[in-house]
Amino acid sequence: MTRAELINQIKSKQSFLCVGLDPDITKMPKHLLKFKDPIFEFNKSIIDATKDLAVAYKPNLAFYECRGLKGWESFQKTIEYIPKECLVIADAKRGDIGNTSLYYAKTFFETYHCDALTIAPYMGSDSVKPFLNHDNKWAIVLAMTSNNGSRDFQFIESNGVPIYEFVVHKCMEWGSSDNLMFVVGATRSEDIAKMRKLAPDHFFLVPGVGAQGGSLHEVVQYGINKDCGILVNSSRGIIYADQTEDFANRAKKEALKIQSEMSKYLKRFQIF
Ligand code: OMP
Repeated sequence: MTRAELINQIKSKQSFLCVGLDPDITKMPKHLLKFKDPIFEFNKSIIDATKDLAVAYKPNLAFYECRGLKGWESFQKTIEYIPKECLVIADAKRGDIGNTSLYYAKTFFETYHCDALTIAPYMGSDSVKPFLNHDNKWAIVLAMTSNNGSRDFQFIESNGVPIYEFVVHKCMEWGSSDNLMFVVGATRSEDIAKMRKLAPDHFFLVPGVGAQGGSLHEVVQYGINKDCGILVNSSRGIIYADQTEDFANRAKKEALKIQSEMSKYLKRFQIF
């Protein structure tokens, strides 16, 4: 998906919501367990309920890989079911020596046709560059993450410059705002402003609203740019809003709540 296509979708849906598809068989409604592929049935209902409100879906591979081959099948069926206009982000946090990264890129971009993949940049240039050679595909590099442990490495300073800043500067030498995004945690609200200064034009994938307590208002206040420039992810806050047979309706209500706020922000900041 191109940047222009993504922006058009944000404009037409008045939304920059990414729904995280992190299906946990222990948390899903029991009536789904009778299906051959409960994970896919669950995702299918969530996608049907939210597809007019979300511009992106982000299946996190941990929730599929843990089930072995059948988990990979659920993943494939899920991404094939996501409407074509939506950005499909494989949240796999890959990155390895160049030759191996090349094959990770093949896996997610060519075999599974995902639009984007999350990347751990710790191994440097050869681990990231292979993800930037695919037309209309995106590398989404971890810069400033939402978890407590983000302080352990990302904020260590060298000559007064934190590591996350080195990551952003370096990656921007390798990719452009057409094929590179950064992960910025919603729980870091004021730090998002620092990220926006470093990368004024790049899209940010912002997880951490909902279950992790990040504020949509603050994410928008500090992170929005002239093209919107943010994709805000919520996983558990939407998909487990309810654990009864009514789960898809409740997921829709939660997504609608977020999308309505997003629509107001897009108008207030006169983005389009
Ligand atoms: P919820 O907390 O349930 O909304 O899920 C957040 C999702 O975003 C999970 O799939 C996480 O693995 C992912 N995530 C973070 O929570 N924090 C980050 O800094 C980065 C990610 C990610 O790369 O998506």
